[in-house]
Amino acid sequence: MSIKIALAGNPNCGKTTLFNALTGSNQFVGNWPGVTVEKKEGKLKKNFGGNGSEDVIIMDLPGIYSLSPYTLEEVVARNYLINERPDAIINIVDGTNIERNLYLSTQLMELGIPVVMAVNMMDVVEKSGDVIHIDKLSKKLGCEVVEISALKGTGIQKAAEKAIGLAGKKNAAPPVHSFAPEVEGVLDAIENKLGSDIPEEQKRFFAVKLLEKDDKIREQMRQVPDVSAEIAQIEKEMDDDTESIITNERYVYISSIIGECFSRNRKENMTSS
Ligand code: BGO
Repeated sequence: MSIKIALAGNPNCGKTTLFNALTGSNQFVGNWPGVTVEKKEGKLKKNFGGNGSEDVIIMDLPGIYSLSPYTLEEVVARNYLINERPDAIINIVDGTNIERNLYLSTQLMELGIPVVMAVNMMDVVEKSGDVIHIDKLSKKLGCEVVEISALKGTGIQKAAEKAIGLAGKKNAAPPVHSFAPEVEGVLDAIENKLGSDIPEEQKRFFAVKLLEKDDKIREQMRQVPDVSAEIAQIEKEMDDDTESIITNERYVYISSIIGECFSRNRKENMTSS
């Protein structure tokens, strides 16, 4: 038996640095099937956690900004997360650019896979005097949050241990974020139309993607429910395209997270302006 933990994050968030720190020389590098996107897998170093009787495999996913299928990297990462279902995800976010990084995080939380957020570059954040309120962030996101510096190696053992702990629990906590009531209404209706081939914990993710008119998701489904009435209803009610509605709602959620969980160093702002 082995535990699989996926590393997911934006390009340049420090994913490679973390992957190297966690796995050392225990790495296997290849390509994802059929595409020239690099696939990196490694075994977690023994001193970083696990009970010793099972291997902990770290899967380094391509750096991506969202789980929408716009780039090959996004398609590869998304297919892995939906089809292979790792036991847990470590979502690495660049703490110096947290607002932008949270867009992907809000989508990862909907996959029904346990997530630990590792806020990276904390050495830089601390130097700047900015403060990320980790406890509040954890509450707002509904997941464990750990401060790390992949470069200096701080916090990374804790992040790995938390991910291993969650992997044992298998089922993720349900997402804490709700869209606007009208959107939640149609998402419920779509979830109820999904067949039993979609596991319960993945239903929300598939419902959101169907609402967004995501053709690549439709192609992957054995039974595709007709959701045109739900789409028409919400587009009429909110006078916008469903993809924009979902994107805008994510940004509203992210703004509220930043407002509550991030304090910028005022002195730094005053001297630099
Ligand atoms: C260069 N702290 C700091 N200060 N830097 C970090 C940390 C951290 O915790 N983690 C990563 N970095 P990748 P992706 C670089 O390469 O792991 C740095 O894309 C440079 N290179 O060292 O590659 C890391 O895999 C010249 O920086 O990210 C790297 O996610 C000058 O963040 C960069 C300065 O990390 C991206 C930095 C020639």
